[in-house]
Amino acid sequence: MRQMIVEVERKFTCSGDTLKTLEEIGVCVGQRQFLDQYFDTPEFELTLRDLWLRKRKECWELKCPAEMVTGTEEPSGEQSLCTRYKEITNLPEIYMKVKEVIKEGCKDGESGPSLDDDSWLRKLNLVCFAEYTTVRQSFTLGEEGLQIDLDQADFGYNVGEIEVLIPEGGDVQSAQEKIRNAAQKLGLTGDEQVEGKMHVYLKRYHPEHYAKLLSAHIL
Ligand code: V4E
Repeated sequence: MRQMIVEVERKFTCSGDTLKTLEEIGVCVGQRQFLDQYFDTPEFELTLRDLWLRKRKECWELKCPAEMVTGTEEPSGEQSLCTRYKEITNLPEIYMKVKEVIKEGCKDGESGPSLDDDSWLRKLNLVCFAEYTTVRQSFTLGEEGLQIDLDQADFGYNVGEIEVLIPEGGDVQSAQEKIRNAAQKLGLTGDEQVEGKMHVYLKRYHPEHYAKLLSAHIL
């Protein structure tokens, strides 16, 4: 299996002051716009396991929680601020993982369905449950491997993210240290949990499912 990437990230609310600091000390490395479409079974079997299957700009991605290795737990409070998700981007691997989890779509024989088009979604009973467009402005702070994204979602929600990508099994603590330093430079003193775009989207458009995810401690 190919090397997996783990995304360590902390979300933040971008106030006018934070934006001013970011424009002063950061370098804008681009602005782009993309449509995200998230898929699950009608019973939400993936997201209730904290698995997030999405299509962005014709590329598929499955975000899965990165396993905790004993002894790498953060000091208290830190854990809730930084999230860690493994990103699978190879479509045959995504298909195998999703199929294994929902244990369906097994009638396609040894080789599995063609993945050249999106018909495999129907075989696994997957439907789109969330769709939104994001305008993203990205910055760096000169810290290697660290990126800051300011996202504006089309349903009226803005959120910032400080993120570091590391190889699976890589140094999570040093990634968190980089994120802590960047947060400090931006003057982010608050340690409150900031809601992501999906969090707000589900609360607004799928309140029943949102409630289930909250009780399952996924959100
Ligand atoms: C992993 C996850 C979800 C999927 C969306 O992930 P996110 O990183 O928020 O989206 P986005 O658009 O910024 O993707 P990127 O371009 O960075 O790859 S929806 C919910 N989760 C889990 C989750 C969580 N439990 N808590 C927090 C703070 N974030 C995400």
